[in-house]
Amino acid sequence: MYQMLDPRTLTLLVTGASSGIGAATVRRFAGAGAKVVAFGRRADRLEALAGEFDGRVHPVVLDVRDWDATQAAIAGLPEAFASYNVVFANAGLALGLEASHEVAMADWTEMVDTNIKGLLHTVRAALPGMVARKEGHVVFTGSVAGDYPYPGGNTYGATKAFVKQFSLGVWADMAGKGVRVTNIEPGLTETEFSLVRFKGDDQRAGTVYSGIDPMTGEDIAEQVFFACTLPRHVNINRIQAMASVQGFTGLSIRRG
Ligand code: NDP
Ligand code: 8X3
Repeated sequence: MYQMLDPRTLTLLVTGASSGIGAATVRRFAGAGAKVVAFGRRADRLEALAGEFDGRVHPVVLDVRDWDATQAAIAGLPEAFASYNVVFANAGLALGLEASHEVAMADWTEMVDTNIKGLLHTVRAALPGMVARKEGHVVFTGSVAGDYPYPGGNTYGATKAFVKQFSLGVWADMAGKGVRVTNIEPGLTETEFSLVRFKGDDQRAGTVYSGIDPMTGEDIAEQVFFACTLPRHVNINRIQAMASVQGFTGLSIRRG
């Protein structure tokens, strides 16, 4: 019988835990007996999530764009959560679908600050502890948008291409140090992602998922759970998954 890791031996730091993929991942692991620190900006959401799990989920309000706050949040973890051995750097967002000559510069800046700089803050603050303990796992949420371009995906896709290459770079640094590195690259997943992308326009966000069967946060959480509970001599470099209804448009030629 193949021996998976006991999830009760895992303590996770999860960013973007207040919603979607992050919240589903907190529930998947905490439901299996792991301890989880749930980071996000919306305190009410985090507290409600923690309330489902009898002390195993510790909520921490954090904006990952703030380097000092990220360092302080991880350095100040309560003892029960301080020896974390998984970091899920998941917080991120897309803003808008405008073409590159029309987009608001502030949207591009916020995506870079969150998806790239916020992710770097999380990793840089969390990694030394795991390296010192010789046991850890960094899991990123990349995206199919980091592999395949689509109109209006310009900077969002580029931030996820950064995540893809950065995950390989961190793995190059970590190999042999007891710290695994995995990039999860989901396609279409129904969360608050489109509501955020379309700035609260729930009708427009709803049309993205209407009449189809997208993936859910739970589908992605299961992939994270699989990668993290494989025995420690196995490193999953990358998982790319798409909704079964999603496909590629291919290269195009515009004439005239
Ligand atoms: P949601 O909008 O449901 O969740 C995003 C999470 O990120 C929220 O918990 C939000 O919390 C958090 N977040 C955003 N900005 C910050 C910040 N500055 N500091 C701290 N937390 C922040 O979307 P998803 O669950 O879908 O998104 C999670 C990740 O998955 C993102 O990186 C996204 O790019 C990626 N992804 C999503 C796909 C999809 O189709 N849904 C597909 C591929 C990748 P709060 O607002 O409380 O801070
Ligand atoms: C989210 C997937 O295809 O909506 O990262 O950009 S997509």
